[in-house]
Amino acid sequence: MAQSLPDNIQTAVEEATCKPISVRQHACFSIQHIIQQVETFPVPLQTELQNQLGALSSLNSKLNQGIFQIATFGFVSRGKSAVLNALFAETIFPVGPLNGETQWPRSVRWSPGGTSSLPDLQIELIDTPGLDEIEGQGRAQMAQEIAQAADLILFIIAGPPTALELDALKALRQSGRPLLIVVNKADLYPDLDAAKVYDRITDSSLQQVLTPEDILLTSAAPAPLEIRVEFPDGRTTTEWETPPVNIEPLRLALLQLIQQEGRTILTLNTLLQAQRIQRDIAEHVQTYEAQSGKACMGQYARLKAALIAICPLTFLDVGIGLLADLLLIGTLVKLYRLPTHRHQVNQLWGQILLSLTSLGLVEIMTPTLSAWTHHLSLGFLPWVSTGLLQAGVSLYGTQRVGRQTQIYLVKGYTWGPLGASTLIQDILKQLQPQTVLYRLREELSAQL
Ligand SMILES: Nc1nc2c(ncn2[C@@H]2O[C@H](COP(=O)(O)OP(=O)(O)OP(=O)(O)O)[C@@H](O)[C@H]2O)c(=O)[nH]1
Ligand SMILES: [Mg+2]
Repeated sequence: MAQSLPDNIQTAVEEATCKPISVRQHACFSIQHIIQQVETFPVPLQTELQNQLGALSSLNSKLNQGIFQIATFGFVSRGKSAVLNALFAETIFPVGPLNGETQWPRSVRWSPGGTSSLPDLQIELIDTPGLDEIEGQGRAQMAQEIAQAADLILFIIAGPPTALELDALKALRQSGRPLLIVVNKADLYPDLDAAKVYDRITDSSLQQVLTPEDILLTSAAPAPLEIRVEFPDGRTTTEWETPPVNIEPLRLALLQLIQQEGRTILTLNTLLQAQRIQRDIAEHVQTYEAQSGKACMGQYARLKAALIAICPLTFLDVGIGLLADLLLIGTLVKLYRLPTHRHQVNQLWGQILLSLTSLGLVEIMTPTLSAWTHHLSLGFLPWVSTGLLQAGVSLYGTQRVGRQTQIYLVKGYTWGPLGASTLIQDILKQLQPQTVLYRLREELSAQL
């Protein structure tokens, strides 16, 4: 994996462990680093961030223990619970003909093919309530949230997808979560196959991230069939026969996907969640320090304006301007306690340059302005007016630099050397073609 850790930390860790550190360990360091940073914040701010700290700790232990979560997702009565039961080969989740059989999400550990198949991962299957659970809007919302946090989604339909299901799939695609479409109740649609279901997915953005191999037909709890039995003596009778459960293609597809990409999917998903929390933390910091930040910018702006207004030398004015802007940036960095980084630093330098250029222009124009106002015989006014103009331009420039510094610190918080965005970008750069994640890279990059 790319050198995402600063070289000194990476070398120290590698020497300590005698082996190169993995992407997953990088991600763990990243999460621990965010927690440690929050612990340096003032106590009232830390108290405000308790939920975020709890969520980060859970992510850290999920990643450490290698817990890979697979959630079912879909409308009521498609057989979500039945598919999970079939994977377990026993009845673990309640199944029933009435809509809304599953009311609460529930997760259970699953071993897809012997314990040796995935030594460093523990698989959790999560059953969720239906998305269109009429009496439980809250439950449907809950299903959405679980699916968003899961590492892999099984989107379960029964037979060909409906228009509503295709809409839900489209919305899900934007989350960048890997997903498999499970066409359950295949026993009721003997002529259906993966290619036919794929042809129904006409949306081009969906076709980009899905292939017919991502569509798996299952019969998790096939309905009994009435069979006509004929005896040699001519008598006929009818019997009910239950066709065999068909779940093997799904089990094998899951095993293969997790073996090939499970660790990367888990790491990437954890980092995406850490990134969201990190952004949330940055917003809290901004709100918490809003007053002090404003006061600090005002003080520097006024000081700079006063010095420039009374200083007669052009080059000294520009020097004062640069010094004041840099001091302001340093003070805001200390105030926000957020790390500095290279991401979008050019925008900040651009703003400083703009502030100095406008000041320089006013300085160059000053003799012309003075002469012009002198012609008008305005006494002291030329000196006062050019001084005021210089002060006004410098005041505005400093406010802009201060604002840009706030944006740079808050928006770029996830881009520090151990920031979640930095690590996500590293992983995305190294994705191999032919992988599920490679097909999702556009959606994933959009979240950076
Ligand atoms: N014919 C047929 N019926 C199935 C199959 N799988 C599930 N069913 C039936 O479909 C109904 C709903 O199954 P569930 O597993 O409870 O569906 P669910 O999606 O979990 O439903 P909710 O929890 O209500 O959202 C039950 O009556 C199952 O027996 C299948 O493969 N073939
Ligand atoms: Mg259910």
